[in-house]
Order: sequence, then C-alpha cells, then structure tokens
Amino acid sequence: MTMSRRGLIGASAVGAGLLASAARAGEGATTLSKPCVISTWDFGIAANQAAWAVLSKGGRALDAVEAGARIPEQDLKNHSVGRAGYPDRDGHVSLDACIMDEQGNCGSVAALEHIAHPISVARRVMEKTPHVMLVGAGALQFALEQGFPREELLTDESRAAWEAWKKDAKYAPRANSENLDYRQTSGQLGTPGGAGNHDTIGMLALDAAGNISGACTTSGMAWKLRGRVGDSPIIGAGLYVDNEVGGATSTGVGEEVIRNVGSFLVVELMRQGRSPEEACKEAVARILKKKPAARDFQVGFLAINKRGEVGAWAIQKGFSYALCDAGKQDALLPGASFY
Ligand code: SD4
Repeated sequence: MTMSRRGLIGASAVGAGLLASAARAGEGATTLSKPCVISTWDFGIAANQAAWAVLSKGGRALDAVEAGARIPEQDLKNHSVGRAGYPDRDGHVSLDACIMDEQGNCGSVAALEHIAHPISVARRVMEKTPHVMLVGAGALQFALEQGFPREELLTDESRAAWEAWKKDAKYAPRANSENLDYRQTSGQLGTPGGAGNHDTIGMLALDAAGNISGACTTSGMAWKLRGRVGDSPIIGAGLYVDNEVGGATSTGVGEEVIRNVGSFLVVELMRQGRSPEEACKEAVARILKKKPAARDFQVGFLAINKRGEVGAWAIQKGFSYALCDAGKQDALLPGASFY
C-alpha cells in the first residue's frame, strides 16, 4: 500500500476529529498492490478482512466481495445492512443488493424481505437465471426456492428505534411529491445519507489475476416508503465494474445517485483518464450542480482503477472507506469532500 501526502489511519486511531481534519481535497493517491479490496465506511474493515481470507489464498474477486458483504449483513449492530436493518415507514425490513463480476455478469435483488443475505441471492440471480434483477415478492420466492431460510429480520432494537421515530414523524409524502424532504425521513438519525442513517456497504476487489468484482448491499434509507428502492441494487448507480477500467460504488441518498447514474459515470470518467479521486469528485459535483440542495445530504463515491489506485469523494465530511492489501488489512481513510 503506497500513499502520497496523506497518511493512513489505523483502525484504532480513528476518531471523528481526525477524520474531519484529514478530509481535505486532492491530497494525493493511494495505491494498493494486488490482490486488494476496498469498502465503504468503517465497518468495511471487518468486511475487507473476510474478503482478504479469500483473496490472500488466490481466490476470485467475486467470491471475496460476496464473503465480505455478508459480514455487515449479519452484524446485529449495523442498522443499515441486512439483519437488524432499520425498517421502512410501515415496519418492514426491505433489503437491496447487487453484485457484478469481471465479465460484466451481474445480479440484483431489490425490496427483498425476510432473507438475511441478499448479496448471496443477488449472486444466485446472476448465476442461476437469465435475468439481472428480481424484486419484492418474486425475489423472496426465488430466494426460498434456492434454499435460503425465511427469517424475521426486524430486531427488538430496530423495532424500538422505529417506534421512537413514529412518535413525532411528519413523514407522509405523496407518491409523486416534489417536496419530498429526506430530512423528514431521517429524524433522530441525523444527516440523510450520513453515518447515522445510511451505512450501505459497497465493496470492490481486484484479485491476484487482476480481475475486478464488486458488491453492494443495504437496508436502504431508514423509514423509507414501502417499496422504495435506492441506488444500491441498481447496476450503474450503486455499483459498476469494468475489467478494462476499474470499479466504483456509492453510499448515501440513493435517489441522487440514480439520477446521475453515479457509479457508471465514475468508471467512464476513469476510462477517459481521470484518477479515481478526480472521477468521484466530478460525479459528486454533477449531483450538486443538478440539485444544489443536495449539499444538505450525504452521497459518497469510492473507486479503484485496474492499477490499484483508489480514490473517494463525498458531499459532506464524515465519509470513510476501508482498504486492504498484503501490506495492511485494516486501513481506514477519510473521503475528501466539498463541505
Ligand atoms: C440507499 N444508498 O438506499 C443507499 C443507502 C446508503 O449508506 O447508502 N447508505 O439510498
């Protein structure tokens, strides 16, 4: 792992102040050696280590990102991915995930309920069906047919948070509301898309053969409308990989990412010669240009190119990403940001 002008933060040394002060623009590139894996947010460290167990034995990037994504999916303390995720407005835990490999194969599930590992269902969609995306009741039916157990994913803690939110929730947008304000969905969780609300994991891995794969999994925006799907299961929005170029993934308010087909944009900008950080910065700038009010929300992009160069950019400070290669398996960096 090589860095220029920006020091790595060991997992134990990370504090909010350190992250904030380190989150300055254009502080140089981080380059990982292959194999390697990167993930959004601090809980990406544990996910990366599960992926590393695959990569370090010469395993495939696709297997690595699936193994990694399953870690936060089963983490009962993580309320934004998988089991124990915060429910939608009506109390249903509804999960979104997608996966993509170096050949452009991809699979996705959206609004999937009662299945603890949506990333593995997304992989089955990719490998066992001629389709890319299954949603809602159909996705659940497919998962059950594939042998995934049906489970209750709403934990007591998540139910209690939902009950507390309902007490003074003013969130009842019309389906086509032009005034939908994400802040009303967030309530006590703080900035929409920020660390307190959205904690999607997006993972990108390069294996020893140099092939790239990615995975993205989330319970989406807490207290969302029933049926709402974010960017995370949408190929090109929440995740995109291209074995000629590299890969990108996103976290934060998914509507803003979908509008700009964010991860595809980042990869295409890298194809045109931008560094991962420059490409992520431009994708965030597009969001803000189209909708200046998005500065009140959080969206972050994370990208890696085929040379192992890594970069990230977010609207607001507070975004972080975890890096792992043979040199260091528990590194965490702050994402540079506009605000
Ligand atoms: C969504 N992008 O559903 C996801 C949520 C998220 O960090 O990123 N959380 O919009």
